[in-house]
Amino acid sequence: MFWTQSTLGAAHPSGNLSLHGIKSLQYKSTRILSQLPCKSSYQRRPFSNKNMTVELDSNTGVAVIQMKKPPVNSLSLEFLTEFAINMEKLEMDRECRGVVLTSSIPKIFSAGLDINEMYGKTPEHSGEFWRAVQEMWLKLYGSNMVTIAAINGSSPAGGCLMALACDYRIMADNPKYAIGLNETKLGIVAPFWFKDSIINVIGRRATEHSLQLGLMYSASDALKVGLVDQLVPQDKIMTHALSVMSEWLAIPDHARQITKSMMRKPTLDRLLTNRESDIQNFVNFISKDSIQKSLQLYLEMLKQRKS
Ligand code: CO8
Repeated sequence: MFWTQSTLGAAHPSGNLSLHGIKSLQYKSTRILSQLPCKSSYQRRPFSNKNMTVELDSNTGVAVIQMKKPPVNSLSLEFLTEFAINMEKLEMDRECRGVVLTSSIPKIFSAGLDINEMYGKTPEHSGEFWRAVQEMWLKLYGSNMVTIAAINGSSPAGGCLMALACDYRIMADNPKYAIGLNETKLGIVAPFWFKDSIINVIGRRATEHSLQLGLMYSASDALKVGLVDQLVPQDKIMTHALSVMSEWLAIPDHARQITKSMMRKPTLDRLLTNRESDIQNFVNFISKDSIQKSLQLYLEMLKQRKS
């Protein structure tokens, strides 16, 4: 075990990126030096939790997070908590400069939020769940590291959000895979920071179209609209992601990080400022009878589709 949960809990409360990126980096290295085990006892190895495997290559400084939660990598409270802890570990590791996020489940990147976490739950549970969703996004969108999504399968809703939070998106060129924020199709509404995330990638007009209709784009349409940056053959996706990563890592970290911070800080701050009201909105919205009914019908539809 490299870090305990209590050291992770002491992380910077306002997300990772700061407009004064250098200061934030200095802060990070001081903390790391005081917290790392001494070098001789510190061994590099992959660490595997229940829902994902994380492997850091200390030669390249690149970690690969491979989601592995059957059947569809749905983002449950447990998954989200584990993800945030792993991101925090990597963020605090001075040898880690980049993260590739991918899936080990065939044909699925992530099915998005676990609908079972939103159906038939108490307001307390819903609040805790939503805070974990926010935390996942804050960790990913606000990361100092280079983040690349290697989207090797379908990626609706929260799965698409994860990809949108990365710096670069590479998708497997397979006409069967789809990606998008399809919330309206479930009778629910993508929150403002989901909307901000997609606007920042594809622009306002395309977002309006995309969100109102809950569009799921094929891989080729996702490329056309700019939702993904590149399509590559499925079997080349990891090698390609690592090659793109090396291009990004050729840029001096401090310059890239400050630039990233300048671009992302206003979007991060909007959620940080409105975090509690966003949780309250979610709890109120999801507790409505009409929304619960929509989610129930959607879950039934998913099960029937299978049979
Ligand atoms: N949550 C929980 N269970 C799921 C989910 C999910 N998101 N998606 C699929 N499952 C379950 C299915 O019910 C099925 O369960 P079972 O085996 O018990 O019957 C199992 O996973 C396998 O599903 P499929 O047979 O459908 O698998 P396929 O490989 O055929 O298809 C897909 C995979 C494409 C991922 C398909 O399952 C799918 O489209 N799933 C729905 C995805 C979706 O709509 N996600 C949206 C979640 S909402 C969200 O992320 C953002 C919400 C923002 C909230 C805002 C409120 C204010």
